[in-house]
Amino acid sequence: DAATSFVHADELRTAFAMATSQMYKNEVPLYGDLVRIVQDINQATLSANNSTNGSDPQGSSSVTPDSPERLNLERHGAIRLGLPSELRTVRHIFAVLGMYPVGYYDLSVAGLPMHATCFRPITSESLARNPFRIFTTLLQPELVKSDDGARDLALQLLSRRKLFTAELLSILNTAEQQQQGHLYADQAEVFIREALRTFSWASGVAASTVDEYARLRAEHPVLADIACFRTAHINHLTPRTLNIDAAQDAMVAEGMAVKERIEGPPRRRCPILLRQTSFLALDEPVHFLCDPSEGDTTTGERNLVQGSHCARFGEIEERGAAVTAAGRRLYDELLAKATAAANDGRTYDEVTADTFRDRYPDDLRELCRQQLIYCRYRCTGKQPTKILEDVMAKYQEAVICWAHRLVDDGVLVAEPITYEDFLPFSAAGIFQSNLQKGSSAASDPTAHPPPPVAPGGAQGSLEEALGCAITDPDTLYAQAQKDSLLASLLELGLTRT
Ligand code: OOG
Ligand code: NI
Repeated sequence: DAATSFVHADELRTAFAMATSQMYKNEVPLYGDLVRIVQDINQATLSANNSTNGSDPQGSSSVTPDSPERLNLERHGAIRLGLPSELRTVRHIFAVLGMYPVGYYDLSVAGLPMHATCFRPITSESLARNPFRIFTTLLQPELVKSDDGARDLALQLLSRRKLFTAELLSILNTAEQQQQGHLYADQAEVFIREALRTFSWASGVAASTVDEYARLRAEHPVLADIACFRTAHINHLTPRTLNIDAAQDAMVAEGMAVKERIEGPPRRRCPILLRQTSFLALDEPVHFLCDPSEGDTTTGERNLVQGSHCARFGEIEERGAAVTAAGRRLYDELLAKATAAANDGRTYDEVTADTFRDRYPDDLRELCRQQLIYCRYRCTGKQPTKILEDVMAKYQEAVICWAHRLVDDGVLVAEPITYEDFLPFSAAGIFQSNLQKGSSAASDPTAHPPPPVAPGGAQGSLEEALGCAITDPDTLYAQAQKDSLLASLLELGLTRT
């Protein structure tokens, strides 16, 4: 029975992401157009890749082609919150969806009185199923100038609003008491419905008067966007494109008012980080509250006044390789350099492209060799015997040392290899005893030392006589030891997961 079984957080996240996307399509139809454009371009890109057999032997395509299913689902969105208590509850909502806060973004560097984190899945498995992320910003009232009372007004408006329905809070409580915070199917349905209210546009009914809105907007537009509304409305949703340049052209061709330039690194053979663009925020009708002094005090109802608000938009993004700390330092350095040089008559894009061209390697092997990007390694099925042999030849002692740690841990056993050869003096003794059969003195070679002979050791002449080289027994034992180590190492780590 579906109602009595737990819903996996990954499944719930996908259902939530799809519901959110549907809601935003209804609220902002232009976002629906954006999704269609991106899906058409992704389809075309994937079939073009397939027909050229995808992988480039020179190693130029750096981003693993995600499964088309995941790609079609992939979205990020953004919300802006006013109070720490709101963020706390939002954290619980996203935990039920298998999304956890990752990364700190100080937005004051861009002149915004806010800081942010991103809620997203954190394991490779969950990311592979659906990487839905929500960029979540929290107002920092202490960064808002306070002389004109805008800050106090914002806090006063925020203290009045309730972002979460009682039903949602009750389900969150239930989830926390259930195994791993999971929900049953019937609870999951209510959870999604109620959580969507928190992030909806709520028909554009504001929580403030026009005057209050104007005062906050004059201080900072984002302050009005957060504090004058009753919901933490999603302000954009972003599908992922495999070709942002083509998608941007298609947006323009459809007549969308598009952001002037694509953010992030320049276009590259090996994409890194993230490139983003958007259609501009729409001016949307809003119903503001009437000033209480003008309202109908007999019924307690307040009339609404028509106004507008500009905040919601649609964004697209192309994702590339995650970079290491070194890769990020180089990116930040080149971006700062390009920004500083952008006034010399060339466009920002030209300067950025030039700045990156010679300085940021654009070859997969080089990016890996310089450890500028992170890679996920996996086996192809081919045995790395030759490479391991080389490594063992070069680092023999270290490998043996390591093997004995594995022995100490009981992972490997070490058995002595049987000596298959002979000892010269023993052999000589045996000779003696055989030559002087029956003599008791023959068992003691010191009693009758062998007669002195000229120093020998002419292996070469024996080999000459043999007509072939004589194998050194040592190489055979070393080989046997190495073979066994090789086989064990392959079995341990490289032939199994
Ligand atoms: C969040 C902006 C950040 C992105 O894609 O970088 C973001 C916001 O506007 O609230 O979503
Ligand atoms: Ni975004």
